[in-house]
Formats: sequence, C-alpha cells, structure tokens
Amino acid sequence: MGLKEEIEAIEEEIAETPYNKSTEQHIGRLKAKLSEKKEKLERQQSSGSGGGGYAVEKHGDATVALVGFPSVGKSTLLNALTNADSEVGSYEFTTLDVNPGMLEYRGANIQLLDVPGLIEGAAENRGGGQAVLSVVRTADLVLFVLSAFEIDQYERLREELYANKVRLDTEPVNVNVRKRHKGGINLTTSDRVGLDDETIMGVLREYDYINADVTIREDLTIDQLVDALQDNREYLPSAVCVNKVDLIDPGYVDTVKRDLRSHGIDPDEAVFISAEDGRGLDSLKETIWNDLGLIRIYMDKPGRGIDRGEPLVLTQRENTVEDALETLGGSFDERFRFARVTGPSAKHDEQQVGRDHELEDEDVIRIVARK
Ligand SMILES: Nc1nc2c(ncn2[C@@H]2O[C@H](COP(=O)(O)OP(=O)(O)OP(=O)(O)O)[C@@H](O)[C@H]2O)c(=O)[nH]1
Ligand SMILES: [Mg+2]
Repeated sequence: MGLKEEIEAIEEEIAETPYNKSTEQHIGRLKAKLSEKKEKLERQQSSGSGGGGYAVEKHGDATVALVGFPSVGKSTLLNALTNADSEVGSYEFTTLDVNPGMLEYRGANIQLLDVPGLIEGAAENRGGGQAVLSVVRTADLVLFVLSAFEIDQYERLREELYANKVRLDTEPVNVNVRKRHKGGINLTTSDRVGLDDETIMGVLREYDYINADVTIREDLTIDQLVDALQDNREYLPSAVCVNKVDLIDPGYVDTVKRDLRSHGIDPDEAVFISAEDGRGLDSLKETIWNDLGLIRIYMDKPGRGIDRGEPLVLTQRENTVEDALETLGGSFDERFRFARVTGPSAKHDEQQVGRDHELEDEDVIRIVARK
C-alpha cells in the first residue's frame, strides 16, 4: 500500500468509527498516525516538485492575505485599497502570480497580498494552490473575500486552509513537553482536561515520546493535541468581506445575511463592500486595522517635538517599550535608560517607565538614552 492509500484507509476508519469514550483512545492514535503520514507525503511531494513557492518579501508593518475563489473581486479590491495595479479580468484566473499592494492607513503601512483564486483541493496541490497557501501562511491576517452570491464558498476556503495547517481565530493549546533520558512518560493534567490520560498517552507514544514530562492545563480535543505536538501550525486571525453588494437589491440583503449565518458568519462582523464603486471600503479598512491589532506610538524626539505623521507601529501582542526599541533599531536598545510616556497607557503625563511597560494606541513616548 502506498502512502496515499494508507492515508485514505486511516481517514476512512476515523470516519466510520463512532466517537465515544470507549473509542477515544483508538481515534487518538489514528489521528496522530494520520498527521504523521500526511507530513511524510508532503515531504515526498515537495522534494519532487523542487519546492517552488512564491517569494513575496514581507514589507510594511503587517501583511493581509486576500483569500477567495476566482472572480470574486480580489484584484479589484486590492486596486481600490492600495497603490498597486493588479490586473483585473472578467474571466477566471487572471491573477497567476501574487500581487502585493500597500494600504496606508492611520500612518501604518499595511501590505495586502492578492493571491490567485484558491480552489477546491488546493491543499493537495491541484491548480498550484499549494504555493498560494504557503503565501497565506506568512500573513498576519486572512481576509476572506466572498461574493454576495456565493457565501457557501466560505467553508471550502476554511477547509483548504485547515488542511494546510492554518488555524484560524484560535490560540494554540499549551501542551508543555519536557524530554527526559529515562522514567517513561509522566503526564500531569488539570481537572479541565476532558480527554482520558490513556488517549493522550497513546497519541504521545505515536509521536515517539518515550521519556518525557508532559503538562496539560486546558481542555482540548485530539486534533488540538496533535496540533500542539507539531510546530508547523500557523495561528492567524481572520475577517470576512462580502463583495459586489452593488449588484444586490435591498430585498436580497436579508437572504445574504441568512446565508452568512448558516455558514457560521455573524452578519454584523462581515463587512459589506463593493470593490467596484467603493462602498464599505472605509469600514473594511477599520476592520483590518482592528483585527491586526495595530497600535500607533508617536515619538517625541529631542529638539524636534512629537512626530504624528509617521508613528512607530506596534501590535497588541508586541507592545512593550522593549518591542518599540527593537522596532526602532540602531543603538537605542543598548543606550536605553528609561522612557517617558504620555497617553492612554500612562498613569500621568510624562510617566517614567522601563522596558516592560505596555504601550497603547496613540501613546507619546520619549526615550531617554545614554549618550
Ligand atoms: N459589480 C461588481 N463587479 C465586481 C466587483 N468587484 C469585482 N467585480 C468584477 O468581477 C470580475 C472579477 O474581478 P477580479 O478582481 O478580477 O476577481 P479576482 O478575485 O481577482 O479573480 P482571480 O484573479 O481570477 O482569482 C471583474 O469583471 C470585476 O470587474 C464589485 O464590487 N461589483
Ligand atoms: Mg485577480
């Protein structure tokens, strides 16, 4: 049996096995095995095809990947939002390469990547989809572009990304593994963990852990456990925009909203736009900004005053003074003594803070450095 057939056989067995406490252990082992075989198959395939892939350099403060089926209007949207000039066509697969464009918003440079139409089976490398997906993995935010008439494409797009190890709108479960030289597997789980210890042990053994201290404190599924044991999962936030709303008449809006709900999208969270006539693009920019979690820090430079034109852009995850120093580069880091902060994060104007201080949007910071 070849690898592909083995994978299919395991998938079939998982699908046919009812999930309950008595089968949980068995399913756990199957899922671990399945994940390993898929990785192996992928390694074989990528070595054969010479790797390929797009080399789009990361530019700007953050990157957004526009993900959608052919002809939903990704290129039109990119052109409407950025300085790029992406080819727009009324036939499918106009975009054969990845087109970058820069969106300037609130002093931040946000790179948008228009990637070729993602099609069914992309994760198995039909239609060059694999290369597309590898670009998506490097982004900071996935923006799904749906046409108002084809909301059902959403689930297929998410499935493709999932199959390519992109985990959307979720955080990795913390599974702490410390390898040892002897003593077998020493598993510690909190009360919150619903999986049986034996199931977890089975998965660990499948991954060849023989001697290790393993600690799990959060509840998790078998899939999440398998994800946590692999270091190539990409965890990204996502947003949805519904394009071509200029083509729908007011009475049809409720139908679109119902479609959205039936595919697990909150209609209030989706942004209704027309890339063609510009409708909704301001709220889309706002959504992108919020979902990226960008914050602006204004530098108060000695002798030059506060620079509000070109803020230092940080993210909510990396928002400390230390992160600011890193982004600034140069010798600030070594010469840093303290900083003075005025604004939302400060207890009072000109508060003296150290490296650990967490900054907020629109703070003003003055760095006091050694000469
Ligand atoms: N009416 C209307 N037409 C649109 C809108 N956005 C895009 N279109 C049209 O839809 C067609 C496809 O648009 P593209 O921007 O090329 O679509 P794409 O998603 O980049 O397609 P691929 O590159 O093939 O993946 C073009 O004829 C556009 O003019 C919109 O908001 N309203
Ligand atoms: Mg295009």
